[in-house]
Amino acid sequence: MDANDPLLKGIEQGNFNALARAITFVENDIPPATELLRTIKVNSRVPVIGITGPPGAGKSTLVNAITEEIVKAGKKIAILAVDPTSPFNFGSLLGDRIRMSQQFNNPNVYIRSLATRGALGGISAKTIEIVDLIKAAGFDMILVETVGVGQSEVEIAGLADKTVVVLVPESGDEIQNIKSGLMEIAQAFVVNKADREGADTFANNLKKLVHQHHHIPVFKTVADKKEGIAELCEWLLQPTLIDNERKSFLLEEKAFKIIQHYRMVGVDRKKLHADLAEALKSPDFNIYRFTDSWI
Ligand SMILES: Nc1nc2c(ncn2[C@@H]2O[C@H](COP(=O)(O)OP(=O)(O)OP(=O)(O)O)[C@@H](O)[C@H]2O)c(=O)[nH]1
Ligand SMILES: [Mg+2]
Repeated sequence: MDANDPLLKGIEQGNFNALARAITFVENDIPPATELLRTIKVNSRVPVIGITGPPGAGKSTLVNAITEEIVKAGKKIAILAVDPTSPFNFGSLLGDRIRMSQQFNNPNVYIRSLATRGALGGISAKTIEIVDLIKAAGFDMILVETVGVGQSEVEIAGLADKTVVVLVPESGDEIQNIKSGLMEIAQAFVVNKADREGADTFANNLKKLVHQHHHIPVFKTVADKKEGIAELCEWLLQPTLIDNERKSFLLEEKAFKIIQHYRMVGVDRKKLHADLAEALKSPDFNIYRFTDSWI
């Protein structure tokens, strides 16, 4: 791709329309997508913050509050709301839009929802590619919101420089869960809805738990009242010290996803369905022989 390509230039100049078009190309596998990704200058210094946690924990409200705070400091921010649970998320999309509406017309805020999911559920290769496009478009910070269900929490950790796990006082029952998986992926915990009963007890228990092994900060916020946000943002803006081990883990995760994505190209579910229906007519159908021609 020519370095003077208007779309490329537009992205590099931080033009939201150009960025939106490029993202749509990537989202739908439209030809300039791969060429674009091979040519853009991805700024690896733009911090990517993953915001994950159970449904309804207040992630979008928190993202909104963080955005307001960061924009106040004169910075440019991009928000990617990823719903890995369903390819049809118009409902939540709309909900997110309404909650984010305060930021919608801000020229320093770019918002995009993605309904893409990976082959195995969770974060898709496309999400990785789209984050890289955004990283080429002159932002100071990228926030990626994803609902924490199953694998997606672990996967966001492979995408983000800092992963923030949002919990609520009622998450007390999930403390075992936190012990088993979340500890490895979280760079910080947020106890949101700290206006609710049991918030202090829960936050203290969580602190005790995480401080046994790690130095992971625990923040308390009331996102819809913008409480505790300044402190959280101060931490978010601190440069991430990513050690080499984590850096190679992140790259390996990304490379794996991208390879997986391209290896699956041509595996069309509709064709699979039709071929299978045809193959099943044979009395000696064998799924291993059948899939041979697909592998
Ligand atoms: N009491 C209280 N309610 C809050 C707080 N933060 C968010 N909420 C409310 O919690 C509800 C869910 O908030 P969202 O921001 O949509 O939560 P979410 O985690 O993005 O939800 P999903 O994206 O659907 O998983 C909304 O009604 C918010 O107004 C808080 O700090 N305290
Ligand atoms: Mg949300």
